[in-house]
Amino acid sequence: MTRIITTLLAVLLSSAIFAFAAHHEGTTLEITSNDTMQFNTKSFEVKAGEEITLVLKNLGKLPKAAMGHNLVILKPGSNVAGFATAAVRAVVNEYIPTDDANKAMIIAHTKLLGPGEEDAVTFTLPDTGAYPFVCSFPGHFALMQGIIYAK
Ligand SMILES: [Cu+2]
Repeated sequence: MTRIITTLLAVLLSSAIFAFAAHHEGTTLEITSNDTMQFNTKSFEVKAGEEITLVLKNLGKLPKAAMGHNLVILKPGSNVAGFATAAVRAVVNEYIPTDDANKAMIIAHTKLLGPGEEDAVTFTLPDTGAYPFVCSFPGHFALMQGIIYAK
């Protein structure tokens, strides 16, 4: 009898775990940034339409005001240099532009991170294509940019 109950519990437990896993379907990615103005990746692939959780970890030690980092994902075909230029003026909004044209390019973004900080952002890339990502801290986008390929 005890054995049957144990088996039943095991079956119930494994289906509960399965249900949990199914509910949290999607991909989690981790990207790091550092004091030499670099992300640890220039490009990666995801599935279009899949829920992505991206964790940005700032491994740097320099203060946020001097070497803050964020990660902003833009729509395919966005004017990355234009966006980064507008971002410089958005000091009070942690370098995320607030005007309609630039705001419309943003798919998702993390917070601006100081040393040792991290932030997670969840988003879906709706269509296949090449989605640029940048750090919008002034002067960083030239080195800190890359492409997410949604397949
Ligand atoms: Cu940066």
